Amino acid sequence: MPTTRHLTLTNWGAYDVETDGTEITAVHPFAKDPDPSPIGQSLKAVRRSRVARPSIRESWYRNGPGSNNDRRGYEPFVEVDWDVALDMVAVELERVRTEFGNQAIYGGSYGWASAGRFHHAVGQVHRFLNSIGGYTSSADNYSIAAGIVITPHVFGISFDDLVDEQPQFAEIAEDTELVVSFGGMPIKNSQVSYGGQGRHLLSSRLETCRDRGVRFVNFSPLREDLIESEWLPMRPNTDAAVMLGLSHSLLVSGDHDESFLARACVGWDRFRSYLLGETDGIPKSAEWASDISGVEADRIRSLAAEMARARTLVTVSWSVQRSDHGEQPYWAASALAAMLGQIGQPGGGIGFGYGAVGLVGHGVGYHELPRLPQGSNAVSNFIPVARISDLLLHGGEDFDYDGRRLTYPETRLVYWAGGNPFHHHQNLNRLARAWQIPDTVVVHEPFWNALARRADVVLPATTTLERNDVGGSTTDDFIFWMEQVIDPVGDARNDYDIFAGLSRRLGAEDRFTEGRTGAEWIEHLYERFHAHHRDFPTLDELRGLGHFQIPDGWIPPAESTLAAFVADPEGSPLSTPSGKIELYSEAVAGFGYSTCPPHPTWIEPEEWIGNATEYPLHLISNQPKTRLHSQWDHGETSLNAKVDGREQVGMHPGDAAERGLIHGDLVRVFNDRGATLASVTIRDDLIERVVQLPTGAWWDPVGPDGLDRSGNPNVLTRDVGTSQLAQGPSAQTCLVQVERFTGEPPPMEAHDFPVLLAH
Ligand SMILES: Nc1nc2c(c(=O)[nH]1)N[C@H]1C(S)=C(S)[C@@H](COP(=O)(O)OP(=O)(O)OC[C@H]3O[C@@H](n4cnc5c(=O)[nH]c(N)nc54)[C@H](O)[C@@H]3O)O[C@H]1N2
Ligand SMILES: Nc1nc2c(c(=O)[nH]1)N[C@H]1C(S)=C(S)[C@@H](COP(=O)(O)OP(=O)(O)OC[C@H]3O[C@@H](n4cnc5c(=O)[nH]c(N)nc54)[C@H](O)[C@@H]3O)O[C@H]1N2
Ligand SMILES: [Mo]
Repeated sequence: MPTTRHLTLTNWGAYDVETDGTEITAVHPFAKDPDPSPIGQSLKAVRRSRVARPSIRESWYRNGPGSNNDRRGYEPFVEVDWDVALDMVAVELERVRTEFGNQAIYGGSYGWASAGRFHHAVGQVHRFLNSIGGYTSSADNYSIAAGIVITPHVFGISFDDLVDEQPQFAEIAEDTELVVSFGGMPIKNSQVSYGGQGRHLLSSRLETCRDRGVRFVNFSPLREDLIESEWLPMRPNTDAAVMLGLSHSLLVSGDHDESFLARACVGWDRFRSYLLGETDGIPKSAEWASDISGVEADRIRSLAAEMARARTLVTVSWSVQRSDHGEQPYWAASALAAMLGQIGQPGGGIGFGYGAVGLVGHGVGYHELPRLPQGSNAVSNFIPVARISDLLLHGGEDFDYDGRRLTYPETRLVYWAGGNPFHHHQNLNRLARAWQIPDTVVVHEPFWNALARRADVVLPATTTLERNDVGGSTTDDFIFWMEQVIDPVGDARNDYDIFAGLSRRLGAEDRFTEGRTGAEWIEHLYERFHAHHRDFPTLDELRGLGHFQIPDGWIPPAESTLAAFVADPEGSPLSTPSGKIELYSEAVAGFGYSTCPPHPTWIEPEEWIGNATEYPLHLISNQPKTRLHSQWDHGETSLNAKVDGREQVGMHPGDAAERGLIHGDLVRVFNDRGATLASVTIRDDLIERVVQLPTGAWWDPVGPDGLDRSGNPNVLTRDVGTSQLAQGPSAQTCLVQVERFTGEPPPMEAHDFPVLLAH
């Protein structure tokens, strides 16, 4: 069979995809990518586990919205024609918006979706819902919610801008002598970037830094979080304590930069009192930090001295703030960097999330790319994104968020496309209970994953491989023509075409489509972009080239607000209330939150090794090496890393021996919130009393509240906001127990089809 090759872009890189017209026969890495991600091989599973036709949950189909909501996830679906499905969804949207108002529609629809500037499912949902009168939306993200909310209080700069202007890798190689990292710079995570990336460069960049003599220190429960570094094994969720211990050591040895603190900061006196224990009787000494974190006190002290004598960059991973009181380590790291007095100096100061995604520290400044306008939302209600279960369960109740008192509206309809809450949310059994509240759940999905199974109406969406688009990230130096590889699988339609059909039925077609087909939109958006960016190829040229690499120097690097401020604090003040870096925030103090004090503070997490009893092990549920979240869990790269279809849970040899476990044993990982099955893998590169289970296995419970068969850590994690300030997710604060699973394991169904009925 003759085959053809087509260049496409995914959130984990570009590939030349080979097809015989039906199957994907081979996936070739993009020629310019020196370190391509193996995740691309999973694209070969494009025809597996697909939603082939519009599918409606049987009770909802026969008896209408709100029927037997407790059976969501466990009921057959009736397959119908597109017209039937779109008519029913349109009637239901009309009922909800006229009877209850548009705020009764939750359309936050958080998720990574797929690469592609136009066919971005989440952007499409928002535009559509805006065209019919708006929806309750979501703020922030699961990645760095606490960071997003706390850093403007400290630096007066948005988190995105801060990441943009922090030292880039070229600068680190040139100017930094010592990198002190909390949570590492995991190579596995740099495979991915929102919107895709042309090249994977983190490994080579770290190599360059090392060749130049940059020294790396890694405070983390897991050695592999930062390769070839000095590993200082640390109990999870104790970062703030170690940072305070380092700060205290600087203070008592007189190694802190008093003049920087006086010139550039407010609140030093109060923070200093706290460090010395004048306010609570507890000096935050190296010994104190050592007792909490398990890191040697002498090493904390000696490292503080080394940091003061070198050009030092303090880095904090995003994971560190995905924990109870996750605002605190970000603030404590900022205070530590302020005490070193190197903020705004080349290669010094503080940086967040190197390696979290491949483009952090990439050196290409933010630039525009074609983008679908979203319109404006007539509904002002929103939730901090990770409060989804609370929204559904507590409609009508008030909650705190960043100094505001907000109300959860009553939700009647949930609309989701491009994300998977039954992957991303914490305490999935709680989410499943909350999920019974709305009358209707509409989902667009290519695959029969845990979300699709829990919808009332599942509308089959195409994947990237089934459509043309323009692709690229706003901080990458590539732009791609993403060429359609195969015809849509089954009856799948592009999200855009689904919404066009709905908007027609709801009298909003002009507003949503503006008279354009999807292909015409891609042309239109590109032309609009090109009108202001004449140096880029035209769309026709891009189609011919496949990709375009933006030459060095085209995009000016981000200007450093912090450098300008440090050079002249009075002339270039920050946008904080004081105009300076706030080590104590009057604004936060004014909120009066018991869970977020007004200066960096160590607060014992709700669950951690230091208070563990019944559940003695700290669960790290980090990002998976072999997929993007739950995407392509059914593809070969993901499947190859499983044992009998289940995830592997990493365990310290001592903890395994205590339980009589050996490599490959099937275990039950559990706590009061849930239980899951996984296969043990013994690792000597993680600290004792920590277990590690990556996210993303398709949730596969044996009935409501039942044992999950696939190894999904979110049946175990806590669904509690980081604090009243950010209300971010706190997945990394979680204790569990592990025991051998005896008996016959229940057969897995994660990647199977639900029962499908003809109508
Ligand atoms: N325990 C724990 N939980 C976590 C985290 C953690 O560290 N620990 N991390 C959190 C973080 S940082 C994040 S960002 C979230 C990620 O959570 P999500 O972004 O929600 O996860 P994905 O699996 O990427 O979900 C994307 C969904 O969109 C679908 N999709 C892809 N392309 C298209 C398309 O074109 N159209 C439509 N209609 N659908 C499409 C995919 O099939 C998939 O179901 O998870 C969070 N959850
Ligand atoms: N392959 C792949 N890459 C991805 C993703 C994916 O799904 N797959 N997801 C992407 C997304 S959406 C995001 S937001 C980023 C997230 O980037 P991160 O948040 O950095 O990623 P994680 O893998 O959750 O965590 C990194 C490491 O932090 C360590 N850690 C956990 N808790 C603590 C703690 O309390 N203290 C310290 N010091 N260390 C701790 C863990 O050992 C873990 O391996 O990754 C992105 N990259
Ligand atoms: Mo994320």
